[in-house]
Amino acid sequence: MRKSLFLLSIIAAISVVAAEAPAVQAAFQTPEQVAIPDNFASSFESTTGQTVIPGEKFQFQTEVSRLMNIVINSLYKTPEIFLRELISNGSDALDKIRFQSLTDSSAMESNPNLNVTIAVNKKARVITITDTGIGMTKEDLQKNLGTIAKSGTSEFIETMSGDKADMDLIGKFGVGFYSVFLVADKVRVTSKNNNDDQYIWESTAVDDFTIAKDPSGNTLGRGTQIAIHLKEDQDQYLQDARIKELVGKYSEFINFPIYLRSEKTKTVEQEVTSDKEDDSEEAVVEEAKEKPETVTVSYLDDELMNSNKPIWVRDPKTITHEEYDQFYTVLTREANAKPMAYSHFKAEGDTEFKAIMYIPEKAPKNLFQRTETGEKNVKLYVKRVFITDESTDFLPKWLAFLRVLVDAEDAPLNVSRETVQNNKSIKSISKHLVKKVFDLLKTMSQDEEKYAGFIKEFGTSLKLGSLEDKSNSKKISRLLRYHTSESDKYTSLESYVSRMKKGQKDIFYATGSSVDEIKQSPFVESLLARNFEVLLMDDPIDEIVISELRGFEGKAFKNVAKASLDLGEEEEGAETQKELETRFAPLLDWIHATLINDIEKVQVSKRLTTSPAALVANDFGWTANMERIMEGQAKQNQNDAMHSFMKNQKKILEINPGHPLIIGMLERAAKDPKAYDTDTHFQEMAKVLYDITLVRSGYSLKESVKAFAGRVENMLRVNLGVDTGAEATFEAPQAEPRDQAEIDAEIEQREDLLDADEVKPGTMTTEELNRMLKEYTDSTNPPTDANANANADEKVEEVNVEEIVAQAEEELDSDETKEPVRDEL
Ligand SMILES: *[C@@H]1O[C@H](CO)[C@@H](O)[C@H](O)[C@H]1NC(C)=O
Ligand SMILES: *[C@@H]1O[C@H](CO)[C@@H](O)[C@H](O)[C@H]1NC(C)=O
Ligand SMILES: *[C@@H]1O[C@H](CO)[C@@H](O)[C@H](O)[C@H]1NC(C)=O
Ligand SMILES: CC(=O)N[C@H]1CO[C@H](CO)[C@@H](O)[C@@H]1O
Repeated sequence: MRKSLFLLSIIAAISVVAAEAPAVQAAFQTPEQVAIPDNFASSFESTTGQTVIPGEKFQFQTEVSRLMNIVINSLYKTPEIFLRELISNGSDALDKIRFQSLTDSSAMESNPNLNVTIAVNKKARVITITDTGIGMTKEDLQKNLGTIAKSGTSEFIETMSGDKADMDLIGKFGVGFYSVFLVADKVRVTSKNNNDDQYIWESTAVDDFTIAKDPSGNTLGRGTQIAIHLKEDQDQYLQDARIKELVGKYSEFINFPIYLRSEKTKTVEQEVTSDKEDDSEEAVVEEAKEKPETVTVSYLDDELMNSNKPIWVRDPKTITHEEYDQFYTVLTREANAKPMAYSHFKAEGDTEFKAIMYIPEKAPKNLFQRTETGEKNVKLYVKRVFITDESTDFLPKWLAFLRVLVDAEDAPLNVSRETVQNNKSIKSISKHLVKKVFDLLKTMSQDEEKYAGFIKEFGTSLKLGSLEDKSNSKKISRLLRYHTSESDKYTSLESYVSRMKKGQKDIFYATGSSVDEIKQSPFVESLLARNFEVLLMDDPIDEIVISELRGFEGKAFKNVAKASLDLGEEEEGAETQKELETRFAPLLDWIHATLINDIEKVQVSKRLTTSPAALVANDFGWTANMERIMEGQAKQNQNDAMHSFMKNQKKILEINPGHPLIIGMLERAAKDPKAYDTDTHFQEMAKVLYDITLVRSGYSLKESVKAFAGRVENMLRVNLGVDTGAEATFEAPQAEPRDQAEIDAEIEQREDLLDADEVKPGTMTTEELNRMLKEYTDSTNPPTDANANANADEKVEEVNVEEIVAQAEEELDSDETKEPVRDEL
């Protein structure tokens, strides 16, 4: 009785809706298939664990099962995101059919509506989300809802295993659908694609799913309906208000209308059909007419929940920061992501387009690998229709970090590398975007404090840009910021130049792997002592960028670790270089003769302060930093002749004429200028000096560390007056094998320790003890053959069990032979 009443009201509802929108009839022909899915709900109620429609069974791909586990275990605190993910998914499907219809006008005929409709059936505890998008064929269902593309999964699962926060990326990797199992214990997906019949996919998230042809035929016209049977504790999603709240929160900027379909009632006057007809009952009717009877009818009301007017076509003045931020999360599919800055603009002229461009708050992980593989960072629309986000060549690589939406009035539907290069309108859009990036960065850079945040995240991208985009490298050089010896803040080249000292011709910079390390380099130290400012460059790419830029505003860059360093005017009255060289000639000769194989030359330096010596590269050689960078490169392409040539370039040793150690050495050399051949102690000292200078200047010890240590030890001996030839005496007691009793005792002790927390001594039975021991050994031992076979199809790692066992046995054997047990004999 109840049921038929309900059915009646639905029929009434249908007729009301149908009267308002004729399209409905095509979409939901039979009452049972109304978006409030009565048949579906009752099927869930009437059967437990069994799907009503017998279908073909499929197993989830292992990765999907794994993914579902991760999703359910890490997102259980925010189950609400399921709605966001399913709506995004629907929106994608709508984008696809709209795109298809651009080239195939018949594509839309199966259902002219483009929308997402959500309905709630409180009694059955079912939510349905219906989109009129492209729909899925049987094959699509099996593929899209049972497997995940390899790249997507591994990348997603990788990001998952680290930070929990990265769950936000679920939508980005196209695996958002599975979040439905946060709230659902059963899910039924009904889908109709233009190229196939209507199919039903059903799952309870355990291992498998079924797919069956829908016995009701084609009821959707086209699109996908996801019916979600809520878990016990998820009743909140049955409230219309909650659904509206979530759509408002997450899906406001979806570019298709999202409706909430609900059953409403209204009272209508009883229609009197046969007023003026002459009938015997006329009187009765007439009587009723005087007091018009009213009846309550229920009808379905579709309430629009989002504005769905694309934000980018709106006037920027009417859009708040919050709205831009919110749209960013929709654009990137990263729920809690925030942009650092954005720019919303319209271009007119030869090409017309509107665009919103965002700089993310944080650089994505592997930004530079992405730069290589191409990140989907530009979404192209034409006249509000989504075309593609696959056009990786829209922007130069160094701008891969941007997130851009472009809506052009006219652009080809197929944007490939060729079109970006050849099509005038695309080329012009691309150029315009780059120009706008510069405008945005220039504006940002006016607030140095905030701009520092950009530099921290994307400074390296900028530098890559100066290498990739030669035509813009001047512009970029103005946007670069560097650490400086002058303050803790970044400095621009412009402001460095403005602070240059009297007579300073060049921009001084030093490179290394960290600011602290660079500051301690003897070169920097000496410039700082003279009150010069030095740019401290700790990014591996810096040295390459600087050598490409060559100069800034007519000032050359000078690496302080290279030979020709001009510190401006000489002080008056100071010893000239010439005079110094003459005074130190005996020492220079001695050192040169001793280190002839290691250095190109030795010279007296005026730039050193507290260090006795420094090693500099000649102007065309590699600095220590460069050497380290190239070393990394060379590992990838070995036998690089250029590399070994450069690496073996000898350096120049500069000695500090004011350093007591150097002065001491000079005195020794001056006594007998010819004696360097015989003074082995001096030779050792010179070599040690060279080694420590090498290290202090950031190079790696060329000779083995052992030789270096030996020399230092020798010096210690000489200092102490110990014979340098004497050898250490030692007796090495030989390790002996343990005996069995000791081993047994230890095992016993270990067991005691294992059990100590859980059981009182003596309360455990032998069986329990054996079981625990077995568990313990199972968990610590490599898998046995039996285990390995059981897991054969999982193939997590290639482990050659036989080899391990054989090896273990061999070891055991060799142990045995050592043991003095000779039973057989
Ligand atoms: C949304 O699409 C459905 C399916 O075609 C249709 O029945 C419904 O009327 C549409 N909603 C609106 C408000 O147009
Ligand atoms: C570039 O794209 C526009 C828009 O679709 C098209 O009209 C034009 O023919 C294309 N030009 C070239 C050279 O491909
Ligand atoms: C798009 O371009 C690619 C390469 O230029 C071509 O292979 C493909 O067939 C094109 N697709 C369409 C729909 O024109
Ligand atoms: C049309 C569409 O975008 N469908 C996607 C919905 O979600 C699943 C799984 O997340 C994808 O595989 C589909 O491609």
